[in-house]
Amino acid sequence: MLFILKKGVDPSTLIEKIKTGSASYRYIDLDGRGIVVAWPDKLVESIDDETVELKVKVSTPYQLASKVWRDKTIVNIGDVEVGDRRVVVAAGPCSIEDENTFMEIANAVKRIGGSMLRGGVFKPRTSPYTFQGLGVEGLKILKKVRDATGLPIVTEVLDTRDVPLVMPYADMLQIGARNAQNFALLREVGRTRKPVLLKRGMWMTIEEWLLSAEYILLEGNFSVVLCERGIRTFEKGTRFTMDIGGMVYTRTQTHLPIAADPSHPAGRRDLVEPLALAAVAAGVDMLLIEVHVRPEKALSDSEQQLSIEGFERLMKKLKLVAEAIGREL
Ligand SMILES: [Mn+2]
Repeated sequence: MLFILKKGVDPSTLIEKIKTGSASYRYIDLDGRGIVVAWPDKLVESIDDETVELKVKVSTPYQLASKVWRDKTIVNIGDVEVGDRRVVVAAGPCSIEDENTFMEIANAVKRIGGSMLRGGVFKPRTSPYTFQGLGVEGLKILKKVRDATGLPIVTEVLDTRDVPLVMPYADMLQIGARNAQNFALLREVGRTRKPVLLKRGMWMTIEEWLLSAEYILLEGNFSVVLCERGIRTFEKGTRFTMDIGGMVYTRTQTHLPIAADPSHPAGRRDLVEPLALAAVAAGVDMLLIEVHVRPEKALSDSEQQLSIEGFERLMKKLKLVAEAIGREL
């Protein structure tokens, strides 16, 4: 149950009533407006207070993520707004390999019109014997390249212990597919006020994905972008199945912006462009694209990273699709 308070009121009388009824609650300050989420419903549904402007019984297990009480959230990452009319493109290599290569890629992304950079320094690899990322050394490269290009950077954080380490270097924290139900990590990034990109685990239903987002929101961090990156199905032709229908459905369930990563489900360079176009046509607010100056030499995901030329061609087509559905790139 959600209690949306009147602006500027003291929540203590409402909270006292909730506590008296032995219910659990969380108080969240959302841009100066108090929200109290309280559960279970049966203990709180009869509670009322003059400080409450709106009381909402949400029928889904996720409460704060639900569209029932809030139509739209815009996530600000520096000057970049995700969830508004403009479709945001974040591009860059799978992993940051060295400063010169990342700088070269970043300059190309900027010239072509990307508005954010992506790049991994802590890499969640299927095999422990493959490249694991540069770690702390990579964070310093992130900062140099961000300062040089002015583009905000999204990078993955793998472990709760790394959150304070990554905070000063990243503009947006990515929770990767494999950590999408790492509840300790979700809570940890929820305690920061840094924008979070939450990927969908390849095994997760949309309800489970939104419940993962709920862990972040419940800590008071409302800057969450959901990112579809492909789920596991019986199909082996593509690396994962990009769930277009799922993205469209998710939009009807939540106020949070939605992103798509067409690179990982494609698993093959030639499939990235059509999947990216389809995602924008389906209404996503943000794209994450893997781009490399020498994709064939990349230390991870070499098969699916676009060349600079490929990225440039894609951006031209994306612009047309965005305009066709009343948005811009
Ligand atoms: Mn990758």
